[in-house]
Amino acid sequence: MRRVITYGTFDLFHEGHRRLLERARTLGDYLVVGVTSSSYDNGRGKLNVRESLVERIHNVTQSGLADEVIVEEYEGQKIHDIQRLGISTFAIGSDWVGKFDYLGDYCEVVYLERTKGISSTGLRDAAGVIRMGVVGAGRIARRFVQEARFVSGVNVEAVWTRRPEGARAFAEEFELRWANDSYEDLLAHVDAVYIATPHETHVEFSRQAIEAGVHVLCEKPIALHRDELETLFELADKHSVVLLEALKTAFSPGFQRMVAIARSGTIGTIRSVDATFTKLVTSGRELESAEAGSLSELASYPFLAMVKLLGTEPTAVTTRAIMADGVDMFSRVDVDYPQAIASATVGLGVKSEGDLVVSGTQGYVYVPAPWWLTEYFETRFEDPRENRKYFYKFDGDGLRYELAEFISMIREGSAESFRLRRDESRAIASLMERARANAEAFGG
Ligand code: C2G
Repeated sequence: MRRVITYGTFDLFHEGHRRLLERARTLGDYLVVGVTSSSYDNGRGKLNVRESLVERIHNVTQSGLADEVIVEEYEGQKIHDIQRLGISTFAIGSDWVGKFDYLGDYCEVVYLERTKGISSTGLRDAAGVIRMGVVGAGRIARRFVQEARFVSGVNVEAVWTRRPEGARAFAEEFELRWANDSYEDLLAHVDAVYIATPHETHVEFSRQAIEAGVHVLCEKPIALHRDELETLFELADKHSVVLLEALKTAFSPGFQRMVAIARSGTIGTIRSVDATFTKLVTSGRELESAEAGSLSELASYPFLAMVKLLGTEPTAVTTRAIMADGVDMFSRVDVDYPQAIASATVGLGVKSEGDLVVSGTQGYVYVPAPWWLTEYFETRFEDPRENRKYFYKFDGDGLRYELAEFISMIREGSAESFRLRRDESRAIASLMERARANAEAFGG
């Protein structure tokens, strides 16, 4: 007898899952389905799983396609199961191509093409899978699609970018259902979009999506001017859609905890926040697009830290910047608050230590580079015996956290996330606007 095994979370059991099991079954005479336990899913960074293990097992059983259901509880279990159960074929969806080749030492490994396009009645169906489209097909868009498979309840189905051949290649590589000919066409096929295009296009793409009743997760900065962001928020309310700025650090568990600890009095009263973010680039969008520069590209992160730690109402902003061909290559922004001072150092043409220091009247928080991924930080005091180290798990490159938040906002119908409130996004946009105006004045 040929035994086949497959594994999955099988949350909100849908057409894609059913077809996968059907085809896996035809590879042998007996199908074993491993359903992931919640602790295993936590361990591998799968977010937003909505159904309990019992419900998910029930749905797999109800499909009538499994001869046996087991629970997947730990990393490395697959090798064990395959040997223990005398499995001849391991089958899994093609979103995992290559990832399970190591099982080839124990049995045959088959990747089955995943089902494109999940039938869903969309948002009106609370249990449905949210269909998402990607705008832009660059580096960040690629990472987004890869990360999206770790968020339950969302399926990336479509892509549109100015270059049709770029969209087609992207859709093929990631097995998306649509490579749309126009942005309007993309908007007609999805419930939500992720906008990952050059900064100067964000406002317009967001506006069009909102007006089409499509939820928007837009790369930071959504807007380089506070008023533009405000207008978009108002429009989102009018059309009852979610508009969220994809500022990944805000949604990462470690950063949230660092902010909570710093604000809870552990280091006394916060007197300064100093954050640095540099990236060495010599060509490309960061330097060449219409709104290029170290500020528009990188300052959102330090501004987020300031706003989270010191509030949304700074009293003054002063920028000094080294400009090249009208583009700020290296900038230092000093931000004053009534009882604190902060600085952001960002650079595209200079490399520096990317750390964050939050100084208080009793001690300080130190987050080493890369602080914006916040996997680790320390609270440090005059007496080093009081120092403490904090460690956090940070899976992938962080995009899954913002996506998970976005999806739960859509589900819950909430316009705002406490992880990045609207007034915080507005304050960041305002800092961006002032800092950039300042840099130009300084750089001449
Ligand atoms: N699937 C599919 N088509 C879809 C969606 C999912 O064929 N549109 C497949 C996946 O490729 C996978 C199975 O359905 O083979 C279960 O998918 P998930 O529940 O998302 O589970 P996953 O996170 O892929 O877990 O150990 C667990 C495994 O690594 C797979």
